[in-house]
Amino acid sequence: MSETDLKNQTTSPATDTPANTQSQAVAKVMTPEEAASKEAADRELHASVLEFDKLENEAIHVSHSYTANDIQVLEGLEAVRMRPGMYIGSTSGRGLHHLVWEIVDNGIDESLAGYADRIDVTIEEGDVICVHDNGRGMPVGIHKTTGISAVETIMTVLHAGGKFGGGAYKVSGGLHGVGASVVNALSSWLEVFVEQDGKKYYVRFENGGKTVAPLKEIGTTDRTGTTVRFKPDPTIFKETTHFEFETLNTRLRQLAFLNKNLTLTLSDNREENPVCREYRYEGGIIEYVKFLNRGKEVLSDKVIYAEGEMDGILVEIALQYNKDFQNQIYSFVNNINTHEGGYHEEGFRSALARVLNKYGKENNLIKKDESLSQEDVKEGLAAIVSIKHPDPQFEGQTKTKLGNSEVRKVVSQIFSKQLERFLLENPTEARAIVEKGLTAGRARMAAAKAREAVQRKSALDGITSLPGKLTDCSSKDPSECEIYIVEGNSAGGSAKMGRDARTQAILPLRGKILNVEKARDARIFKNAEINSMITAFGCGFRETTDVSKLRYHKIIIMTDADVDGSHIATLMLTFLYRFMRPVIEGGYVYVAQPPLYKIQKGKRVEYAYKEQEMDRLRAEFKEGYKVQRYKGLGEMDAEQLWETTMDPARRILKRITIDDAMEADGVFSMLMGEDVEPRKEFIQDNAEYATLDL
Ligand code: 28G
Repeated sequence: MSETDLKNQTTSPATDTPANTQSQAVAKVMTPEEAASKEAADRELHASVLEFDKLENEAIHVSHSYTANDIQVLEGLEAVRMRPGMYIGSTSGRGLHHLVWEIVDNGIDESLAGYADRIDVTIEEGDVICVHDNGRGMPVGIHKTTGISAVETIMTVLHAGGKFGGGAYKVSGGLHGVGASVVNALSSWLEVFVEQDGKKYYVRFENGGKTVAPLKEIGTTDRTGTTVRFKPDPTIFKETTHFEFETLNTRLRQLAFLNKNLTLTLSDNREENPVCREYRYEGGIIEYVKFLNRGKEVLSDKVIYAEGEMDGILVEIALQYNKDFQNQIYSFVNNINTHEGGYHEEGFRSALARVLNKYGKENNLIKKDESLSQEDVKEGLAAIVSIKHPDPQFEGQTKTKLGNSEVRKVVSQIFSKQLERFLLENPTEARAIVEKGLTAGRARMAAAKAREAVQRKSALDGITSLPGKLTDCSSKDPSECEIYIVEGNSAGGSAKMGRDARTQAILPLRGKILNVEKARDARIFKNAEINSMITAFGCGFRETTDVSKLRYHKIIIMTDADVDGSHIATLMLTFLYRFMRPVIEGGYVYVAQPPLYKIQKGKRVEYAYKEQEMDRLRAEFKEGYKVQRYKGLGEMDAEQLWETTMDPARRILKRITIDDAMEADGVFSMLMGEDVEPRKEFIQDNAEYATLDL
């Protein structure tokens, strides 16, 4: 693992520049080389501008008047400010982080083009983001008719980034690809530094993309690259402008796994002691698979790896079996996680079963009348399928399903050939894999019976056999009903007394729920807690999940605000992720956020949900106040629990996304795995934060 902690190390964005430099265009004598490169840059820019004209929704028309053009550019960015959600999904925390990904994706494109091998992300004080890449630097040529530099065009023209064309595998043109100009439009200010041909250039925008300092030369340099610094506009991101270290960290690590030999760093300079992580994986997705299996017992240390290119499509696959029963198969197209699968996954799954069957039969491991199903060969499988496609079509509800049908054959051919070869060269591993598949098949037959019983019960009996521990609500309209899944019996009692009986149901669970990762189906379906949840929710599970039958449109996980509590929440999410994924995808799952402190002075009572809030309240109350730290939900009486955590008007709920659940699933495997070391490390790392940031 090349994850290192570089404490106190800072990256070096070019911050040595006065922010309000004068508005002045670049005017200088050029060498013949410079002239030639400028001409090339101009040609390129001109071609791009012509391309803009062809686009629908055009924000810019190449006009002969600078001001007219300028106004239209601003109108384009104004449209983004009017409807931010249309461009970045939402203005919640998620949308906020999206800004970072827009910029980072451009750096990734420069690396995929073969010109950059590192990207540094820094969270600066005041939640300012700084992203640097060591690529060629955005072009700085000034366009003849518009009089605007290419950098400014990229930063101010809608869609300029994504639709430039040229580069083959673009992340930025993919799922979210709305371009850097959208980030500019949604920022209080944004600066770009370009280092190119020995010179350093600078441009600054304010107030949603208005140029305050047109591109100018500000010095010399011996490196090349692009640096973008920006501050998200708090009038747009009303909910939060706080960047979550873990959110950025997880995705940057994932990007490092997916792009071998690309160095990605994340520095957090907001606190007194800066934190810095650096990721670079020589083995790429091979190391990703090892990471997924860390803490687990593996069938063999060898990771099976296949790679190839066909019809302009790059394919990379890595897999390794562990001795657990669940699978972890993740697929990516141009670095975008295709949650809903698609033809690349299909190609992989069918080839895996076909090749293992063929090998098994040829070597008399599988009898004539037997065969391994796709399900059988998935048990305990950790796999990454990563492809790079020049023109991906994203389909499905969340636009994360690959719709290019030609990809199935490409993946299947490349993978089959190399898997066959691996099996021939590694007979011990080959036998172990085939035998694991056979065992899985037999276990599945046995499980089918236990499972049918559960299914029959939940389908036939319906509401009449709701679990005994459930205190249901009186309303039968799912859209207004909520179910609180509560840890521990004492908290369950308070929740029952404190709730709004019309719309809020309470299901208390006994301690930790079954670890679905470690149990075969037969045991899972006999588990009382899991049965309770399945019957209470009413929506079925696995292939038969039907969200239209869900009895509550809010499933709220309520646990203590400590490590154990977040662990239980994590277990719950893992169960939902594995058994009722559409319920998470539909946005029906939430985690309640109980307060950490109660602070009281005379009659005034306040609750703090975060350490920062507590600091603020301490300062506000000055002296003569009483503080109570809540260690568990059980310490609150019914009224307090209602006021702080259950009252729809006052509570804080975190809606769980499929990314959160996936992340929980990963953390979970690590926490529950055989290997104690990573578990200890994790708990220590997180102890001071008291909660796993779900
Ligand atoms: C720091 C954070 C984000 C970037 C480049 C480099 C070039 C570029 C970017 O060109 C127009 C698109 C591809 C031709 C391209 C430099 C060619 C020659 C570039 C970034 C026209 C944009 N020299 N680095 N854009 N190109 N880094 N990092 O944004 O087809 S954006």
